[in-house]
Amino acid sequence: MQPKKKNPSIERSFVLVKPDGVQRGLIGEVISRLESRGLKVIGLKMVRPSLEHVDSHYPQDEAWIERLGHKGFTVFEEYGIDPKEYMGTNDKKEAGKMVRKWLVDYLTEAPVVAMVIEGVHAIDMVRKIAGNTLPSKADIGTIRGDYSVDSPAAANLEGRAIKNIMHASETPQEAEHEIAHWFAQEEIFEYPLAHHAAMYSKL
Ligand code: DAT
Ligand code: MG
Repeated sequence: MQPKKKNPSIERSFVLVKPDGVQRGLIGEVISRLESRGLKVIGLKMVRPSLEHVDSHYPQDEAWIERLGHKGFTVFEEYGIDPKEYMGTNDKKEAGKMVRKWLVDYLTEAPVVAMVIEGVHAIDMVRKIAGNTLPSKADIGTIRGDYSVDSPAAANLEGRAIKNIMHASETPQEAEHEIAHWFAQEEIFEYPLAHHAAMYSKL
């Protein structure tokens, strides 16, 4: 008999309830929204990460850092705010570096809840449930859209990262790195979910 093929639609994603989510009592809400979509929690723990741990959680490459700066600048432009006056720079890379530092500080402020989530197209599905990075742009019905309203225009003047309740992997490469970074092999569990048979298996 041929060995059973791995279903390519079944992915694993890494999710973090960030300090603001934990402090606002939204751990259950985040888990519940993932579970009610049919996604499976296969790893779960509360951690108080070190600066070094969070620093190596986020990408270090220049393109990613520049994108962080760019996300803020798009909002500044939309609302007629001059980034130079506001953040002291017009340079996306320089702004991105500042944001990355604020982000690392923010994630070490309080405990976070780390999860491994498995399911059909889990990486895209979790991000859809989370909503836009910038809460002021996130659609109603998403976690960020329903529970937050932060914006770079509010955050960057105060020298802080945007508080957007949760992190979710963006790509399979990010998911692989993040799961290995936060979870040991024996902290991840395989088990069947009863309702998957009715949701998307051949009965
Ligand atoms: P996401 O969390 O949606 O994957 P990201 O990876 O681009 O977004 O950025 C990581 C986090 O950094 C994001 O959740 C919120 C914060 N952030 C992004 N751009 C920011 C900015 N211009 N100012 C402050 N915080 C920002
Ligand atoms: Mg990201």
